Amino acid sequence: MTQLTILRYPDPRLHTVAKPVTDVNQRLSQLVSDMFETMYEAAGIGLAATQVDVHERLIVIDVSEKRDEPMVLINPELVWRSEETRLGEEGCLSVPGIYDGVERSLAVKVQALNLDGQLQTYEAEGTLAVCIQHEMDHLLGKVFVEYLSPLKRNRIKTKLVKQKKDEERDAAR
Ligand code: K2U
Ligand code: ZN
Repeated sequence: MTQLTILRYPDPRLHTVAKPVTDVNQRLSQLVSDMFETMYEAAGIGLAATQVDVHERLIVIDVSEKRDEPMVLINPELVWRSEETRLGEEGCLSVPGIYDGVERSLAVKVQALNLDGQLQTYEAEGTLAVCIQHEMDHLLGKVFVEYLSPLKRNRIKTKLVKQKKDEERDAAR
């Protein structure tokens, strides 16, 4: 298993629109394993392939308390979302240290292939519903800070660019 590098905002590759997975094979299975290892290590509850610079429609999720209920969503499609929404605080493994409110549908219904290539239907609410919407945004090249005001977004961009430069300077010493 391999820990993958998570792209960090404002890396432009995070704005790539992912293409459908065409072949559920061993390569994909290895990528899924590596994505789960990366997500668990980062204490995340979801991870989109976009975030590890693989631009295919693939998401891994585990919202369980015991971190033992992995979900793989291949070519996910949102087939229904509730009109009722909720403003919830979000973070993102690609935007470290930043948390802010995002309005999401309270419940969603998603169809996706699993690693056996079988079509699954998921009816989700609460944290799982939010996570699915957050990850599906990633597959569309959208990062949650894009829901915030331009002022907030620019401050976050400036902060993370400086943080990256400081880390690179410290590493070069
Ligand atoms: O896409 C990601 O970066 C994973 C997100 C998924 C998520 C975001 C908002 C609401 C629900 C799920 C992270 O797992 S959120 C938790 C987090 C954030 C930063 C660092 C560690 C964990
Ligand atoms: Zn994210």
